[in-house]
Amino acid sequence: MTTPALLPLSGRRIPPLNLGPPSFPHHRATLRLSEKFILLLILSAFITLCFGAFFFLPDSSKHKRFDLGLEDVLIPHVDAGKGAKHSGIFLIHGPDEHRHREEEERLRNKIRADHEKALEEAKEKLKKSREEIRAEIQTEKNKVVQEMKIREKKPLPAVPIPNLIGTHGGDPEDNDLREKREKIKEMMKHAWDNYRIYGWGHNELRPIARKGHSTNIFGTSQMGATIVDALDTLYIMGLHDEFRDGQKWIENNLDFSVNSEVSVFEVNIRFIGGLLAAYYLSGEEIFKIKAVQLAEKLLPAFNTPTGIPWAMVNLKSGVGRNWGWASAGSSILAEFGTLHMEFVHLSYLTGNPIYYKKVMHIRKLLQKMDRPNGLYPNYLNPRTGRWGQYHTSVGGLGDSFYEYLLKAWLMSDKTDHEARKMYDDAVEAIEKHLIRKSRGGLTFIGEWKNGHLEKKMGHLACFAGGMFVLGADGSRMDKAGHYLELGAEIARTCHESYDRTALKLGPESFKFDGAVEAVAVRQAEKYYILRPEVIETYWYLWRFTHDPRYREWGWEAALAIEKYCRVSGGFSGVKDVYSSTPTHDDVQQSFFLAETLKYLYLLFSGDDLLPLDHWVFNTEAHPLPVLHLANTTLSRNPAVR
Ligand code: DMJ
Repeated sequence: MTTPALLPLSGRRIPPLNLGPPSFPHHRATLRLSEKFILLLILSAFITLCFGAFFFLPDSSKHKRFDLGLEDVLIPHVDAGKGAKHSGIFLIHGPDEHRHREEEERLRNKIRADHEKALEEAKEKLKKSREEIRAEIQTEKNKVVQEMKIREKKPLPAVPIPNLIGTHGGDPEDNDLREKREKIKEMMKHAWDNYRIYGWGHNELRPIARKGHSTNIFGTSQMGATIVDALDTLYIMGLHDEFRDGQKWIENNLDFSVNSEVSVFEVNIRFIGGLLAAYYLSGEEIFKIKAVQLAEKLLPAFNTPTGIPWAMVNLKSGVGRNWGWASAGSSILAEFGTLHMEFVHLSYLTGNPIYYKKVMHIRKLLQKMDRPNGLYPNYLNPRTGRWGQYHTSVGGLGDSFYEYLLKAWLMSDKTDHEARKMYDDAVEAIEKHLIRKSRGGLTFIGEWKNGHLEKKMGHLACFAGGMFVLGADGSRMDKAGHYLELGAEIARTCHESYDRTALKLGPESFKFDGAVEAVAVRQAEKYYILRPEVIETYWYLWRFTHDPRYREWGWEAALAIEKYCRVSGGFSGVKDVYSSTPTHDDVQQSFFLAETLKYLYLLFSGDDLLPLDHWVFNTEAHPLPVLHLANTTLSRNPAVR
């Protein structure tokens, strides 16, 4: 799905809401208030004790103390001469009376001692300097924060964990492949190390300016998007020190109680997907706990008249809204339609059905709606439940909705037939109305806009080659061969879009108009921002066909990235793939580490690493296990080291 921040924004942006103070009072005014508050507390405790001494000391003439154990009881005295019993009240006589006098004396002494102690403490406090008192308050605060952290780390209840197969391995069968795979690992190290040095904790890196970078999809807070997105890639590459470093940052710094407005979709696919994958791979509870904490913060986004979530939500206030540029306040198909995988896993891991219910509600609502030509428009108004503009795309704004229908079926161990049917119906309509062959014989996926087909295909739509191949098995009327063929044709077209440039890297979108085929025409469409979709498709094609051309094409792309995107401070996108002297955009996108490098690494690995009958990759390339419900174990994750 197109990162909304990269789309031209039509409509005025509303500035982020600022609804309330930060959660921990660190500022000076609050410290002064706290000091006064503590002094007041001490004084009032002291005064209360004095009052207690004067007015509430047990008077032997009125009360007798019966016992000084845990269940201390003050017994109203009844005149001994007047009878032995009064309903519910015990009388005390003879030797007992002496014992009780002693007890009474002991109690008086205790109160006196407490009184003295409180007085001494109050005097001591008053002797202390401002700084000392401030330090004491800070220590108290740290204690509370520590306690909260310990509470946060408490494990969630144990649930059956799917048997995890292929979390390690994939050693290449020959030297050439081994070298290629090592090269990709080295590129990952370069991207990570530079982020570690110059951008640590920021969402992304500016590799040329050598500083942190962020966009509005992550809100205004430093949420370490690159760390979370990169974790599982580090893990499968065996970069364990780096993985632990990332884990530590997450444990100590990743905080979702921030007054920041984030994209529900982006945070779901990158953060929740990334954390869940890291949890399944490593078995470290902290990732699951953080994923659940974040998911809770996203839930208010679903509070709309229809239950179709807002595009953005403020993590602190829970207030949601939509992008200003999206057709009359609409939510976007690829955003609200790309939550299913992560939300099903959240319900599975927590035992809380709420996440599952939210995404199933979306599905049910979509099923009931009319679809022009059987196509799903990209925009849906969350207030009225009506479609916005009739635009349909398998690229930006639509893409991962189709992907998640197929993957919902795969992830359910092929039991979610409803999802499979929706996928099959959608693909039939897409083939009929959007897929065409160019004069030069290239198969492309166009976009449906205002009643006509625009013969333009986005880099994002190139992912569909992999999707068609992944969906071949189990397709209606056994059209597996057809979908393998279709996937291969899309891969060829996307490869052409790379091959017809000066840098051998693909443009953001390309046209099929007259003599122009698979080439960008407008300057604004000539950029390459380290996107993964073409390499993703090569990898799926490789896994299903083992045709060596996909490894060759993947290697071509890796070399081009190394040659034109690598700078000393990391990797950067380029502004024009048709110019042989590239201008860098100075952004190292988090998906470069999450997806592009992961797919390349897998392309040069054996199929036993993350086998596709056990793992389903979310749209950000985070692998989640198939929920083979008959094949689970209650023991802890076997991958735990
Ligand atoms: C990624 O964040 C995801 O793949 C998303 O679904 C679409 N686009 C970017 C990468 O191009």
